Amino acid sequence: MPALVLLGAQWGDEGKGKATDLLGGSVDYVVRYQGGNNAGHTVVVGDQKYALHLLPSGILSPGCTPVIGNGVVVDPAVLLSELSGLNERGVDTSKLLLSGNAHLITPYHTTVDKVTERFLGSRKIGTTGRGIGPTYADKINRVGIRVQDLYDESILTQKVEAALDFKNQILAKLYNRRAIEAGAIVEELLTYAEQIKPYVADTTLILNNAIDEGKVVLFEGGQGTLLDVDHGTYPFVTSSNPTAGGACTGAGVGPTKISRVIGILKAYTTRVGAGPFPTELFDKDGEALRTIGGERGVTTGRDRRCGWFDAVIARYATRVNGLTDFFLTKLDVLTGWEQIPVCVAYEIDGKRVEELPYSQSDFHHAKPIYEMLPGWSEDITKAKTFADLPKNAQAYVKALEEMSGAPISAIGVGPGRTETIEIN
Ligand code: 2SA
Ligand code: GDP
Ligand code: MG
Repeated sequence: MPALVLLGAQWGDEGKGKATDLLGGSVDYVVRYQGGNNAGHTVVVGDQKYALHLLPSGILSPGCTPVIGNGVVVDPAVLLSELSGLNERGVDTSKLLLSGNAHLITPYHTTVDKVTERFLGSRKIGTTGRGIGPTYADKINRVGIRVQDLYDESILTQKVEAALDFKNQILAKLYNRRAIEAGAIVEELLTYAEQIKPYVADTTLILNNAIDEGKVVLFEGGQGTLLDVDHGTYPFVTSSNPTAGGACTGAGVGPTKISRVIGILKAYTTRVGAGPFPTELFDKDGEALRTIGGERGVTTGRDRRCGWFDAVIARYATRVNGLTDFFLTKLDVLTGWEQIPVCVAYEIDGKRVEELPYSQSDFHHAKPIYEMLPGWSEDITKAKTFADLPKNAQAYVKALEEMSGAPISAIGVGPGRTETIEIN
């Protein structure tokens, strides 16, 4: 198993942090390949809870080398504060590797993110405000600043000036904001340069060599399949590719090297930010899922929107990611419902539709068609094997597996490392 990808099969927050940490003990490298500190990955080890935003969850596994790949956007101030926060808690972060090709989030990216959202008003995306979209936009517009630019002051200055030239005109003309000064930005960026330098590396070369030597490399996705800029609910998406192909471009590793793609799948559905969500609940069941599941944004603290499991989405995730298997998480949250509705298909303009429609207008109109599955009331948080689960919980898992198109190889029954059932 030289290289594997672990990614969100829904709209993020499926429990990728816990799953990565679970595998961390048996992998040599854990690599973030897209996104930035918009992510919030929770890992619970014993009585300690960690919320990781930019750093790969593998940083908590002593034998594992954490890597921030070229596809990630890096806010250097956040990177340094996340590292020092972990150091204060006794976590060794010295092995971190950071791609010199990763793009930097600067204060003007965060400003543009927040200002744009404000001006979009009711049409806003509901971003995390961390400057993610504007940084990727600059990358594609070829006016981005990369980690390696920190080590050539003259180049850095030219690039910051080029990036700000157009932005300042827009900020002044459209938003009536004062111009951002290039000199001040360069000065700030240079204060990070030396502190970050020990981590900067040719991560593509290191990862390919590692795979060739038979080392195990795990690519940890941020956000989720339906937030993918190409395959998600555009425009209500993030600005990167959390889907499996993103691991190749975001780390510089070819698809022939990847032999397993795990989709992390919540036993119900959540979404944070704006955009369509067919199974969303606005009643006491939605409130119960939010409360019992602790569904609150790890980065922004926003309440997550909650709804029933959507098998159409799970099937879509299997398809666009080529999933080999699923980890089903948070099954314990569903304990106590007499019956659990599961969306098996949509009704769109009076027709039954089994696959996710490519048309966003159709998706906005999709009404869930539910099948009712019998619930269970027994506490399942101590279950260690599949056989320990009540019969109805077993049947729920089996039904989801059947509908979703890939086998379920692990089941989460609580947030802790040990609260997991592995299925061989
Ligand atoms: P952005 O900031 O440009 O990436 O926002 C664009 C959309 O992507 C969503 N998004 C997320 N959705 C779920 N979880 C994320 N991480 C945090 C968490 C979110 C938080 O773990 O809870 O704390 O709010 C995440 N990051 C981005 C975002 O909500 C927009 O819909
Ligand atoms: P990520 O972004 O995919 O890593 O997920 P988040 O950390 O944003 O949200 C998942 C939340 O669910 C975290 O609070 C986890 O500690 C918690 N969690 C993960 N797996 C389970 C599980 O199986 N059961 C329960 N009850 N909580 C879980
Ligand atoms: Mg999260």
